Amino acid sequence: MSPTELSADLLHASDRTSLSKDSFKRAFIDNLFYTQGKFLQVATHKDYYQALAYTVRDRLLYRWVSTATAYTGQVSRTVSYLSAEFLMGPSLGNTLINLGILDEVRQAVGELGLDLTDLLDQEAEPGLGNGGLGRLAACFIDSLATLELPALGYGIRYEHGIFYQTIVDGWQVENTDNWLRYGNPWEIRRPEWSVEVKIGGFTETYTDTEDRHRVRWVPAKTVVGVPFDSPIPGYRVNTANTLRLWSAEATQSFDFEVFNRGDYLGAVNKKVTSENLTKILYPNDETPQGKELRLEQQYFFVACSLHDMIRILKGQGGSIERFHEKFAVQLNDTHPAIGVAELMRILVDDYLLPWNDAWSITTQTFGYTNHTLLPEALERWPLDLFRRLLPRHLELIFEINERFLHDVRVAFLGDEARVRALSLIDETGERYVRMAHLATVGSHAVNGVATLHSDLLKKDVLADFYALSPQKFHSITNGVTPRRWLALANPRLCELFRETIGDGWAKELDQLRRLERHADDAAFAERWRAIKLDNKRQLADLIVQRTGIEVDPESMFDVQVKRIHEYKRQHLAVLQIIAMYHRLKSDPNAEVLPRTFIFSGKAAPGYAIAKLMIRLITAIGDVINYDPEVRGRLKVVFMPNFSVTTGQRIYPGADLSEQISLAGKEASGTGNMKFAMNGALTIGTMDGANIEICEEVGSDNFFTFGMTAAQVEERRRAGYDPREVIEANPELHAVVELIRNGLFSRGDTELFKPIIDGLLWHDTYMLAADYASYSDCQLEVDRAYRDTARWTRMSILNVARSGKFSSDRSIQEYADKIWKVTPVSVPLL
Ligand code: GLG
Repeated sequence: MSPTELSADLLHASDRTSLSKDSFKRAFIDNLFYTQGKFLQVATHKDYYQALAYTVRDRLLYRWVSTATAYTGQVSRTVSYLSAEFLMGPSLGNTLINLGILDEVRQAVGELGLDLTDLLDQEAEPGLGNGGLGRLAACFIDSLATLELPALGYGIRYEHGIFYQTIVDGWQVENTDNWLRYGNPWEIRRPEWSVEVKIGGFTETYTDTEDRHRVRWVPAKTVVGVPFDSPIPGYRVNTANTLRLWSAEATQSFDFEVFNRGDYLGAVNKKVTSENLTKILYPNDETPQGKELRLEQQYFFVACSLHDMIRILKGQGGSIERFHEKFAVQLNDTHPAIGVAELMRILVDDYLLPWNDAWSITTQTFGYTNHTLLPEALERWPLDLFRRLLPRHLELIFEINERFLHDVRVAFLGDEARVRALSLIDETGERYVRMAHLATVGSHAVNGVATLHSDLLKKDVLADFYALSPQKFHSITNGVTPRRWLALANPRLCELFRETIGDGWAKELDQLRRLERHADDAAFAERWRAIKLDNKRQLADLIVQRTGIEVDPESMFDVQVKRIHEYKRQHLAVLQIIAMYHRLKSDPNAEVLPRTFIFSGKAAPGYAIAKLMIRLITAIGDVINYDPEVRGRLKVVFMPNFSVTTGQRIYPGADLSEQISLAGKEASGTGNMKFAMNGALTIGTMDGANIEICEEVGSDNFFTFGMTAAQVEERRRAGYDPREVIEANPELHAVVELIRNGLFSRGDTELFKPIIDGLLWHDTYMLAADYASYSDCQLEVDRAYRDTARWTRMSILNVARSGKFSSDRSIQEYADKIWKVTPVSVPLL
């Protein structure tokens, strides 16, 4: 018997994967005692949660160890998904779903007098991401495991995730997130795999033993990266992959030399500075700040991850020349793009490989996913800052650039404008490193996240790269995991699925098509409506609990939840709400369908206009919700602290999904997909993945409005004057005047002036141009909603046709087109 077999054998069978209720209860009570030091009678809800989490984790460990063992023994290619953000959401519920033990565990804890839902609510959410990009990474690693693909997620273990948002006097207030306060039962610290990372300093040349000129990097400091591993179980498979997040620690707890000189604080200081590196997630979505610490964070986790991969490769007896055969490394946006230069440094400086060999390995290793077209979101680093932190990498980037630009000159003879446009260095003013260019040049594959977005990348942001190497470019439309966003979030609807079409949909979402047959079945439709109403009741409870606002579950729930950003145009929805209110006030008999408008989302702390947009939403709520004349007809709610957890409660209760970005601005969107699969109908522009959702569900079952991306361009070229448009539209004009004159600010005409002036003078996101079309479309929505049978049918068809938007489909495409990886099935030890 081998040592692994022996230790596996020593475990009691029920401790591995299977679950007898009694042994589970015993294990739970044991954990409560041994990890929390409490008896059942005196423990708090937090203790119960912790004990339960450990008990469930223990069941998972066996799969995890079996998976690691299976991977060690084979050579097939492994995906490394590099992402500065993983917005995982709580683990317990998802683990129960994926292991297929939710009902059993609910029963077991029930028999101990506990309520599983209560315990699930105790888990602090790891908010290690800003929004769509970070949540996409989380959906992707769920799908990787479910498809039994060997994969590692690599990221940063921020001590403080995205801030906790409260609303005080209508304004967003940011509070520090402290997700680790009660400990994290889902992670295991692995100090034995720590990595030392060098930072700063200078480079020098030397002559090696074979008389060749070499470069050596003499760093100013080193930081230790310690990995924390969490298991990522696939859905009903043995595979449990690993999410490995790096935490920064000081090389020594403190500097003894300084300490001995009597400077205790100075000595500790060095330790504190090193550990600051992974203290906090930058809270900006789509607008990175060129902060030194951020570049340090990026380099830190990328360097740790590449060194970890080399350790794994070596452990399997592989040679460095085969690195790209062992690993497919995906760059989730440009945040990990420094990996291109780091791998080159390792290959050229540490392993002394010839440049061309190193470059070939590097480009075969990396793939790059772009997530945005917004110019302000493209990362660039001032050369000075870059040199200060990563002097050797900058030299390597210069060299990569020189060779690359040579190829460009050969490809486009005499076209120096093209050379400047493609250069990795922006020389138009202050000099910058363009990270998207580094990522594109250093990768064999570049992809956008929806068809329109990929087309615009080729036409616009990366057009010159496309002209140079069109074969590099791909499009892979985003997806979301149906395990979290349906099975966990919407149990009632899933019960109906189970009775009607079985359970297969959770793994093959296309099976939802079988619901189509029931779209005209009145009894089925009745149940469908009852489920939605139940979900809305629950959401209404949450709303009153979080905001004190009572809403009517019978009214239409019209929902816009996402980051607050001008391009997403929450303020377009606001204009339209005010118009409805105005209509009702002018004519109390006006046909306005009772609606509850629900907004939720965070604004970047430094993004003043976005914060003012929140203030505007709460302000119109303060007027409309308390106006007796419109009682029972309109309500406006701002739910604080949008997160994965709140999302899980909101999507299932939505009737209408607002996806109203200016066409050409939202790369894909993923909330749009979560709404559709939960039976909300979309009112949306032809932007991002909205286009594909509309294609799938059929334009009869989707409310489209606004200019297309092409029309937006045309309109801009023709010269766009928002004031002309506003003046020509009496409804819109009246709305603007109401805000301007202080109806929503107790007469204060200054408060919302920045929004109004923006609208009148620039209207960068063309709200005015799309207003009339939006407003008409909302009337169409009203009409459809009044016809209950029609609406229900549309809702059923939306769900039935949402199969494409499973992240399993996205990951299968990455596996086939970009990574060239195949599944490895994991036998349990
Ligand atoms: C981006 C985009 C979204 C996209 C998401 C995931 O803005 O449109 O759905 O990534 O690809 N920065 C983001 O959140």
